[in-house]
Amino acid sequence: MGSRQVTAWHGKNITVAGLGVSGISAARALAGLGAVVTVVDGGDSEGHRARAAELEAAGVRVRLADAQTLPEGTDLVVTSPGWKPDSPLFAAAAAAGVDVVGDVEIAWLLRGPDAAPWLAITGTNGKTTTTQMLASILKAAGLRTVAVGNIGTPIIDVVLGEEQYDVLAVELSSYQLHWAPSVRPHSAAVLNLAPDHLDWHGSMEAYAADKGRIYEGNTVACVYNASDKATEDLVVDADVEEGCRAIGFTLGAPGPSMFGVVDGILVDRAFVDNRHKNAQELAEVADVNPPAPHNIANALAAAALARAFGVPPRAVRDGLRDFRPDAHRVSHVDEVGGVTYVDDSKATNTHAAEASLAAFEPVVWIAGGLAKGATFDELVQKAAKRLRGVVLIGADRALIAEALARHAPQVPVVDLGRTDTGAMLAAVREAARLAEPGDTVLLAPACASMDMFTNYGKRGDAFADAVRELAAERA
Ligand code: UMA
Repeated sequence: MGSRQVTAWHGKNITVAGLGVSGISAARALAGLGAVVTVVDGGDSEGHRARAAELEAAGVRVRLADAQTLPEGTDLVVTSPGWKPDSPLFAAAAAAGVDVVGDVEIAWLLRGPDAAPWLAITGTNGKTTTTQMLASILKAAGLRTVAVGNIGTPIIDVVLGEEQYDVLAVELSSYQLHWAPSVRPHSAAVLNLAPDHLDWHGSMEAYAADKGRIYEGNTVACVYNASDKATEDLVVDADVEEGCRAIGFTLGAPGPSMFGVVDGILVDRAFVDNRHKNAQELAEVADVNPPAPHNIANALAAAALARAFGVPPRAVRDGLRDFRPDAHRVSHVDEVGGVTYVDDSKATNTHAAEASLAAFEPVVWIAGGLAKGATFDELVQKAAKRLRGVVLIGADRALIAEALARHAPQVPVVDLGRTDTGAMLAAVREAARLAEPGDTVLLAPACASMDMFTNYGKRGDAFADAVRELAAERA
């Protein structure tokens, strides 16, 4: 544990909110440092009870089926990211004068003096892919690194783990940033900013402000999207270390202090000698996998962060070539009867769905799920001309149906009226009926999955299974 402030935690009464991935990690770590830890969770499922039993065996108290009352004597609340700021537990904490922070804040506070710096990434879309690309580039440069944070590996586990790292590639969600006031990344990127999670944050302004926190205290580079002014505004508002530079990325030719694309080559005009005259070639567009526009933007952002950390150009190219995208991100499933089936279950908001709908024409769109406070008018307006038909599933499908009625009344819409897991097969069958040879059937729900599935991965798997079943029926 080195010279970490172990004593600061010993005997402290800490309430951890949430018995999920981050809550379990925080509870174990803090109990290991001698804190008296109580985990509270509103759930009481079989899974919750099994996880509770494991933690109890490690000396942690667990209280299920009550997410509201603050355990007596609490000195600090450590929350999981999913808990909304207006949760009654936090009102109780405020009334008792008790601070609330997130697991990412704890990870930051637990770093030792020689801890690996953080290269941090947020944005409405593309952050997981960009974080993975960044880790791949850093590895290609021979650096010891790992992708952590919202991507699924709790950052406390890595900060306290045995393994030594030179640098961390950290994906941070707006939720995590909200609860992490002390975090000061070496460099950070906000990839884009579009309405999402408004039910959690309360407003677009609050959402943007939480995203913008990622730039606070950056020492080398604040990376922004030159075609998304909102991200640049966040850099302007940030309080950074002296000498820290604003670095833009663009799909066009870059100006000085920017990354961009010239004649099919990704170039750096920021970390080069005499940036007013020179540009450094990094990689070819064809090295980006897949070379779709939004993904080239992701690659440029990852390259900018890596170059800010001093990575040589060749490692950028090698790292991008080595990178393999995840499943459920615009992934080709199969072709059945001349119709292509594409899984973009990861499109959990309108911005992501817009990007994937723009890539196909004509398209039969399978959409719906939990809207998280979003509206669909703009998305439907933009996609209307490409739509052969739409199949709707999930809890908030009426919101999409209404937007379609307003802006695309000519497009046939099948509202399955279902929220059960089995609805995916019916959706794929209906989509197949609407599609003509040469069309694409695209699962890009523009909504979260939890009304019907455990997560977006399971939703994508259900889609792929349904397509296989359709292929078998047609064989
Ligand atoms: N719970 C309550 N009351 C509440 C909210 C939740 O009791 O008001 C309980 C639930 O019963 C559950 C637990 O809290 O037992 C879940 O906590 P959580 O929702 O914060 O989820 P974790 O399992 O801790 O996972 C979190 C991130 N989840 C969210 O931000 C919603 C994971 O990101 C992340 O990978 C993980 O920490 C490790 O850092 C997922 C995500 O969907 C992938 N992120 C959003 C996104 O990418 O859009 C932000």
